[in-house]
Amino acid sequence: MTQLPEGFLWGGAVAANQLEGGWQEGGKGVSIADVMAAGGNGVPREITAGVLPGKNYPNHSAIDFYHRYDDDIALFAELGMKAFRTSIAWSRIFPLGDEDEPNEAGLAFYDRLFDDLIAHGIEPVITLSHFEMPYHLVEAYGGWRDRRVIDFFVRYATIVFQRYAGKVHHWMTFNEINNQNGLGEGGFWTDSGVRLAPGENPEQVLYQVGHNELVASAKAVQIGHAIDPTNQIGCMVSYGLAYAATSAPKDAFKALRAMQANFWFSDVQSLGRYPAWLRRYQKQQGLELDIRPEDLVTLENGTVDYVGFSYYASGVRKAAPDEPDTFMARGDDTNVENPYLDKTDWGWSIDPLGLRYALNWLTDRYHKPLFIVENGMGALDTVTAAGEIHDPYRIAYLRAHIEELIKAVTLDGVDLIGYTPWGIIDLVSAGSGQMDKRYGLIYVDKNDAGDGTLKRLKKDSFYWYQHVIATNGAEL
Ligand code: P53
Repeated sequence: MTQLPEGFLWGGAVAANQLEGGWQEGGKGVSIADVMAAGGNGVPREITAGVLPGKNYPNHSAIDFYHRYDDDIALFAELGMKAFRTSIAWSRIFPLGDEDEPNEAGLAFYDRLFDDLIAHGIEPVITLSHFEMPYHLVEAYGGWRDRRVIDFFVRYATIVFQRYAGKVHHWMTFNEINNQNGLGEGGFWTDSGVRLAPGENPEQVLYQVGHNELVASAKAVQIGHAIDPTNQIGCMVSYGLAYAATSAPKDAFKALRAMQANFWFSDVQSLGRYPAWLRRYQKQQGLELDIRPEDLVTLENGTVDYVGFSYYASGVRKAAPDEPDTFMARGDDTNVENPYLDKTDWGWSIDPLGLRYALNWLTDRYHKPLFIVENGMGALDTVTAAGEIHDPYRIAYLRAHIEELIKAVTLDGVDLIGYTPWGIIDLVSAGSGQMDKRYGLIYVDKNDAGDGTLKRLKKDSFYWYQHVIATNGAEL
């Protein structure tokens, strides 16, 4: 086989909170993305205690997809997209999160959206929780710290599985569930609605929150299968590739530990059990975790059908001279420069072969179909006087990564469902809250200050990707 299979899901990816806007439309409640102010390149976003006057919250209006989805979907269809990965904003369905009954206007919005996609021959690929949850669940329950949130999530998942049965076939539970390994404020917040209190042990919180989410994910998988046995329900993990800085065994072991630490969430979701090293580590650290025997059964019975992952860049690990025997390596504190790789303007390494590495590695580890649900580069774009956007850097990045994914399928035998590059249309950056950090093949006229007409323009990369899809990857 020298070509990708027919039916390969070429597409594009976004997340509800980063493009919809309409943060109070249709009865939507405040989500944790609505209390994140804009940051900048290298400037972290401020998380405020509720929505405060005088702050710039870019997700509130985003690119107004809530009102413009019909025109945008026409563009996606023109591009030839077979799949559109987005998420459901939990707070449109349950504005507070702990209600008994869902919000019909929110459910109806996604009916219209999914019907429109399907009418254009585009399959919706849906994440249940992409960096958002109702803000009320943070205030009243402390986010995913509290086991009751498992039940609220399960109620939400059940409602949407029922409502969109037959319309949606590919689902994911939590976006980049392993992102919170960073132990940083931002990572905790976006994944779990948790900010550490002063003096709180981050590992205690991480492993409890992670466990609660994993139980919720496994329950959702079981319910999704019961409602529609044809549902394909995946996990979604950020592929944190760690190379060893040198051939010193210590560096190799450090890199191995970094990989183990990055993939324990998807280990549980794909294999149905915790890795041995982690339970041992948790005990050694004396953490008191509420992990019940029945939870372990749930995890075993709720394994995913496929592994969805994001891939942007690779990292490098170097052991410290006094590295502890645990070699624990969550977060990027030990990341060192890779002299062999170029970087984007935001300092992310560009490593296409790393994508083939990821596809092989995940196949060997999980023996499941894979789905590349995010890939791309954030860059500054300029619009010419003629209204054109020449983005050869983006084309080069995507071409090089597609070349490697094709090799992984045709030479290495990887079972790959599809490829949905991130931010197919310019949207609000999750990390910085910026608009000018652009991933899109479709330009949106709006800048970091929030100014612009919101007009959509096709970049050069749009026409290039259109041809890639039309030839099923034969011509890059
Ligand atoms: P932005 C950090 C590292 C890798 C991926 O990121 C990440 C993040 C979070 O910032 O997030 C994923 O917008 C995420 C998307 C996000 C995209 O990557 O910071 O799933 O929501 O927008 C790109 O450049």
